[in-house]
Amino acid sequence: MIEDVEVTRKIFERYSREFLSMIEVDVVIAGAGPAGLTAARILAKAGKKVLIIERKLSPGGGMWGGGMTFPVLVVQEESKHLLEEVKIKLEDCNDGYYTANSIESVSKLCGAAMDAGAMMMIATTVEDVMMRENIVNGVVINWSAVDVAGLHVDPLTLGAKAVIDATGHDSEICHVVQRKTGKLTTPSGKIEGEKSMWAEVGEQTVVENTGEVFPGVYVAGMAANAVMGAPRMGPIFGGMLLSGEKVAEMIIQKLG
Ligand code: 48F
Repeated sequence: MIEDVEVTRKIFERYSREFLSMIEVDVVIAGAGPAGLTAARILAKAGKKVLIIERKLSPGGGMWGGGMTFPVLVVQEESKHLLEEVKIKLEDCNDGYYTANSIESVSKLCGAAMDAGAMMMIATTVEDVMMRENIVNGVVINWSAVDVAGLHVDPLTLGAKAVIDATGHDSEICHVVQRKTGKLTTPSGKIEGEKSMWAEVGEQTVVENTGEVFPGVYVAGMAANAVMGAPRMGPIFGGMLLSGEKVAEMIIQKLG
């Protein structure tokens, strides 16, 4: 029979080993929504050391709930390969669009990212970035519970060659960078702010808006439209996946 304290020892021994290997990575991805999970899978598959940091207990972001908790989402033809690569079952609507189960989609995007070698911290919030000579080269993290409880506890810092803001509508990493530096590579130099629902435009611009917005900081997924002043969209997710793919390819090219 296993002793209770042995369970504690096994958990702490393994996670302390894993935590040590998370201290310096190639890419930190803030946010485990569809964009972050897709980027993580592609980067890890390309041999990059990837760490996803998710504020909540479970990954998935806005994808879990499909549309208004009906667990179904819509994707378009151009993004089909990103679902097929992780074996998500698609129903063909015969008009260039497909539907998928949102719970299956999150589970498989997450499983595939981890199978590819991406690491993940949960219940952890990225609250700031580390910066040297005007280049972001890491993130500052704390337990989400510390944040929720309003405790005054100093955070810890992790190093990364690139940081992806995949925090969705709130684009939290870009807000931090704007607050600390006053400049982003957006048309106004500041966060432009998300526009109202317009799926057709939003799905296209979310891919166009994906990219580096400050040296070392990339924006992907809904955060890209929020930062660049483009519309939101409803439970159509192809653009999020394509944005994750684009940011991964950009970083692979940059890091070599
Ligand atoms: O919101 P989210 O799913 O981002 P996404 O990948 O996809 C957007 C869609 O879900 C949906 C949409 C589709 O039409 O518009 O909204 O761009 O996932 C963002 C994740 O980031 C986490 C948050 O809990 C969520 O799981 N997050 C937010 N801020 C932080 C964070 C932070 N500071 N540190 C860590 N995680």
